[in-house]
Amino acid sequence: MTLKAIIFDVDGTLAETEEIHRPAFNLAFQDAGLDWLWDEALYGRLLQVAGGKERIRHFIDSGKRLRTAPEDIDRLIAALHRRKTSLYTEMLASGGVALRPGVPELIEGARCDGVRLAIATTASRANVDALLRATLGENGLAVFEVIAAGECAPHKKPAPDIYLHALARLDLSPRQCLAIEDSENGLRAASRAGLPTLVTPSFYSRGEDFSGAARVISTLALLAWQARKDGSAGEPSPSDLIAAAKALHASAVEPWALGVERVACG
Ligand code: XBP
Ligand code: MG
Repeated sequence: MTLKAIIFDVDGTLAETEEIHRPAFNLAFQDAGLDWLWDEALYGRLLQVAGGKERIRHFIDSGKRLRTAPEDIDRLIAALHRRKTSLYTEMLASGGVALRPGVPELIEGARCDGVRLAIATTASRANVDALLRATLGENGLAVFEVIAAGECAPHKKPAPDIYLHALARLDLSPRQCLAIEDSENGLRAASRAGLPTLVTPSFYSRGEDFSGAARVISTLALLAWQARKDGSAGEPSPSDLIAAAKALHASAVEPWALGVERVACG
């Protein structure tokens, strides 16, 4: 089956963003007069819950004593998340964030080769746009034909909803696409939607269970190095990267064949 589209996850996959999300959460808590501090160890555990608002709610539900009345909790979460989003987007705009190795080359290779590009993320749309602008420039958003963000799906990863939504918008079957993810939750979401998935683990997801992935590799740049059979030297080019992604996709086994539970498309 020919590769028609690559669907990228965002946080941890396009860029190592969680260490920008985390300080933004902490500053938002501080601005609201809360003494909450999410250190690396705690944040690593909280990342099991996808989505910023869901993560704050989970933290509160896990036993935080609050002065806020129960009926005002939704409003508090929304306000904290709004502030966190504004801090996060400001941090991205101030520079210093880069795409992970091999990501720009694979994007360029796909564009030259006519392979369509999409995004499926549990992060909010404002945060996706800010990252694309900060790393790919003002036209960064136009690089992706479909941007499926957290607001587009009722259930976040590991539910398959966001991938099913992206597939419906692309009008493609899962087997015509390749998902690129960094986390176990992301891999489960893509696999349940029927997509073969390449995993590039990130700072927080190293050590997670990636069974069922088409390949696990530390960075996309290495994918092209591994595919080189002639031992030639030099940086992998965009055409090397897309050729390696196509070869991986062609050899990938259907997630269903690996025992992943089948989910109805719709
Ligand atoms: C990762 C996430 C995100 C961010 C927070 O998303 O779980 O929720 O940590 O983003 P993915 P928001 O790996 O699917 O890109 O605050 O915008 O929800
Ligand atoms: Mg991710």
